[in-house]
Amino acid sequence: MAYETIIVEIADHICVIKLNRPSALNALNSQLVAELGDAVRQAEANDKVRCMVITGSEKAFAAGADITEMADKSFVDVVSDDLFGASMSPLQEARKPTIAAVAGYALGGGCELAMLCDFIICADNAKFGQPEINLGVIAGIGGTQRLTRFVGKSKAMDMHLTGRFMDAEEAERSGLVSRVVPVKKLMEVALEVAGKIAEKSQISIKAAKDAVNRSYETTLAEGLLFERRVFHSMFATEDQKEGMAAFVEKREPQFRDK
Ligand code: CO8
Repeated sequence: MAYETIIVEIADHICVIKLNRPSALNALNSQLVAELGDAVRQAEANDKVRCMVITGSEKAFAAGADITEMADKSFVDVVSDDLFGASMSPLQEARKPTIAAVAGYALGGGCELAMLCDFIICADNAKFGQPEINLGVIAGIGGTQRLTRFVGKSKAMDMHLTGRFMDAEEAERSGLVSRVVPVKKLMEVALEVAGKIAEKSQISIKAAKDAVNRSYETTLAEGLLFERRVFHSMFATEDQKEGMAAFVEKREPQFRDK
């Protein structure tokens, strides 16, 4: 598939997917969402890729779903197409780690796209928001559910009901992002973090991702049991032997994803 709204680059086991509709601040239209889904699917299937970074421009990660594309749709149109229903599922279902590197606006569907990634690193100029309320609608790609889990009910309600933006400092303080970096350093840091993840055993990376994600879906007791059993299962891997032997022998581990 030739892409027109995203740019995909793979180097050093990292797949960078850059949203590229600068004239619309990377607004998510159906073409972009389809291309993004395809790129994530391709990266999942590519043995060379061990981590994905999704990013935008310095001005905008993504300013939301494309309003001009949605404006004239009827209820029957959106419900029949199940608008944005399945389109984000490749990212939601990705087993490889995904990092959102966010600079500038991450609004509406843009904020939701960032939250669909495993974690968010943002630039000091980032602005997050769920301003759909100003358009007479509400979030529709998980914003009411995921933002609430990230920042708690009070702040999520504030964001969704007022449509206000949250700056980078507040986003870090509230637990929405894992770190804030100067905008000019965003990609350098994101690639460094992705590189560190790519060096690990991808078996334990997937296990850790599964276990953290399970915490959203289950009770504490079930989650703790799930985690413990997954931990136990790691002892069936060569990478557990290598990782622990390397520690004892005071050397770097050579993981083989086995
Ligand atoms: N859709 C389409 N075009 C957009 C969008 C958007 N979301 N955001 C910006 N643009 C376009 C502008 O129309 C403008 O185009 P043009 O130059 O042709 O007029 C261009 O990008 C630049 O934008 P501005 O001139 O407005 O730039 P400013 O720097 O003045 O303002 C803002 C930047 C504050 C980001 C402003 O553009 C803005 O408020 N954008 C809209 C933000 C928004 O409301 N986002 C939520 C959209 S709705 C949504 O995401 C719902 C998701 C869930 C759908 C699920 C369905 C199930």
